[in-house]
Amino acid sequence: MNRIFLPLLLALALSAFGCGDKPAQQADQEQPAKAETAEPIRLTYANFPPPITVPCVQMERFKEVLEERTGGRVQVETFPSGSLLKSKNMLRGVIEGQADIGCLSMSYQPGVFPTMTAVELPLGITSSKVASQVLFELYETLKPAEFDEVKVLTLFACPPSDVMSTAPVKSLADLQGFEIRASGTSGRFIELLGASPVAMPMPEVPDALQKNLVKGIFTSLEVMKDMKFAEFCPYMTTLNGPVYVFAVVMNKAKYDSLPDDVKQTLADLGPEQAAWTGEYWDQHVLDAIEWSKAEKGAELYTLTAEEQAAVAARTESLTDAWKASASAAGVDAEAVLAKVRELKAKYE
Ligand code: DTR
Repeated sequence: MNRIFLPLLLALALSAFGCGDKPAQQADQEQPAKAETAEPIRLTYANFPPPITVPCVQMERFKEVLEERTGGRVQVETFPSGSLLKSKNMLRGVIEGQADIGCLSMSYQPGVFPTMTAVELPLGITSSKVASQVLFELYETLKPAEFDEVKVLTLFACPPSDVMSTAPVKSLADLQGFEIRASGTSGRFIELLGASPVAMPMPEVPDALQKNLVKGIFTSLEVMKDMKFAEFCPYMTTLNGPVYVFAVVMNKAKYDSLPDDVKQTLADLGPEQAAWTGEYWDQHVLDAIEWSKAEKGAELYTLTAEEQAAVAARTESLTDAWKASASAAGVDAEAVLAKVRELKAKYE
């Protein structure tokens, strides 16, 4: 009798204390559940220019930091060069969930971002770092309706625009009728100086330059190296023009589905990433200028003090034009401008 009842009693006692071997079927059912909780949160991140350019360098840095700070629980797959979404459908694509995260240039879509484009006005912002910090804090303070359909993760701006050209632009006289690629506020800025702006996203510029559709480009000078413009645009002219403004946005439903600690990591990363990108970009422009001169024999011209004063005077009207269009879009333009000026004074 003992031979039959003792093992049975032992088994019953062990299972009552929960320390016996689990039935094989139950153990099998639990294993997939464990694997599920260990599965990382996967996010896609779309960007429009080539991988070597600053908007994509900041994307890779954002990915690395987010993955590291979440201990690998978040994994980001990056898509540069418009391989998932191109510049003009970036915002719509993120709203519709074709990408979880997207990097967009607000300057490419005049009128769509009536508040944030105030940072592009010629108000004397001198660097990408200042512009990026102003942009980020402006957004955080005002939370303008133009981004209501997405979650904004970070914002940044390129350094003030200068000219790169196939023929020397040594003075304002050389700019007259000069066909030059420039979009948004930068386009209107250079037009007021007598040039003929042609708008197009950055990825289309190499082709346009090679086909002689434009004779130069008005943007931050690091593309002399990154986009190899020094090869066919060896002349640079400092104009200290407008910055172009960018936003990194996330699909709202995807963001809402994230755990609270990941949301907090993103909130902390936003302003830090803006400052990091600005600082990196400013330094990268200086490096690219030196590289273009040393490696490609490029030349850098600066305007005389009188011409610089003339540039400021001739482009002043941009601020009134922005006020009119922002007000027409329902924005309190005076309040936005006052805030931009206050933030500029804080960060410059
Ligand atoms: N100036 C804007 C922004 C910009 C500057 N460098 C790059 C490189 C790649 C994409 C955009 C930009 C522009 O020219 O588009």
